[in-house]
Amino acid sequence: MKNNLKNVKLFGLMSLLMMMLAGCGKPYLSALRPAGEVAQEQFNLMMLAVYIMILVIVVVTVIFILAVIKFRRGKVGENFVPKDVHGNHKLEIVWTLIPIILLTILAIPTVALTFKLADTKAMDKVDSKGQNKEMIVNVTANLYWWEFEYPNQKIVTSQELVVPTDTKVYFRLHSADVKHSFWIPAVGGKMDTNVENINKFYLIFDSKKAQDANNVFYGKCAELCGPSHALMDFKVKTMSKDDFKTWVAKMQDVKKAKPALTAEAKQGEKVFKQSCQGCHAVTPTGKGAKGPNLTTYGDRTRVAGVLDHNEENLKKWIKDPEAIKPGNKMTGQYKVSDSDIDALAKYLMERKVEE
Ligand code: HEC
Ligand SMILES: [Cu+2]
Repeated sequence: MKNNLKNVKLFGLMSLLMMMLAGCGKPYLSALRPAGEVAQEQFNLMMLAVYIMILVIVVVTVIFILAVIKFRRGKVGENFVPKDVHGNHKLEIVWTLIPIILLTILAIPTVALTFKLADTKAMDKVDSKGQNKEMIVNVTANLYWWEFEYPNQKIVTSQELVVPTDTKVYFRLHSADVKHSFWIPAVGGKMDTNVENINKFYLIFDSKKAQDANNVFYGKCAELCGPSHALMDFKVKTMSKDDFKTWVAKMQDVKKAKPALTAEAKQGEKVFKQSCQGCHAVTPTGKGAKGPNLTTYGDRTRVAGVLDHNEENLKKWIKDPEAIKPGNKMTGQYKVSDSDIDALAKYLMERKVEE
């Protein structure tokens, strides 16, 4: 009786979990709602494995039920001794072959896709002028933020990756400190970012699926890297190829930091140059700085990757980053007054290239 109750509870828990997980299918985040060719192929592979498992469960369950019914004591009597099949060659061959066949069905597409997705030869090819035709992004993972460099366009962004849709986007993945992992669940991945080597792969962002996701996909660090690992989020802004070209042109146009507009922002600019510029660039060429590039700060959808993007949260962040992301590398590196923080927020919110 007690056991029964336990089973009922377990069943209830599992059903609840299933319903909750079914609710996780957000188009901007869920690996179960693939939003590009790579994610789709990975998803198909997963479903193939699931179908094979379901087939095995169904066949075994049916055989089990048949055996229970056919050989129940009430039918065959007390003294029934089943036939001894120990060492039966035919049976042994059958139940060795079946799993081999099933695993082969699973292995062939798995190996084929692994090689297909690892094919990044195109990103190393250059034309006679030394120009590369592919869309390439160099990703550097840092405790707890992301830098995205576009080597062909010669621009840099941080925390928000901007990509054209329906294009093969090749990634070179690297880490500046410890092992992280680059993952955009709805679009594919994940792949480790290491300190000692560069990993490469590509992703494709489907334009229709991107619309379902309001043109922002969620990205994550998928390798436990420290106290703020769970907060090491980034966003992916998708746009059409033409819009992407326009965005690149606007970024390339920012040769010098755009001047501050209001009086308060001008004060912010002054403080920024003194206390912040050592780590943060406000032109799109500052790569490998100690902190995120802030050229497009006003266009962001988040503050430090996690908070809603507004002035209040930005001030909170500058005042006490430790309270928001424990262990981050900005904490305690400067001293600014509350009025300076207000001015800094005004200045940073003006850093924009999009309208
Ligand atoms: C020692 C280097 C350093 C200094 C000095 C510094 N920061 Fe930072 N800053 C960082 C790092 C590192 C991060 C990334 C933190 C994280 O997300 O883990 C960061 C993040 C930020 C972010 C969030 C960026 C984003 O893309 O969302 C803002 C805004 C910011 N800093 C503003 C400032 C301001 C304003 C100052 C000056 C008062 C300042 N920082 C001084 C290193 C620094
Ligand atoms: Cu990480």
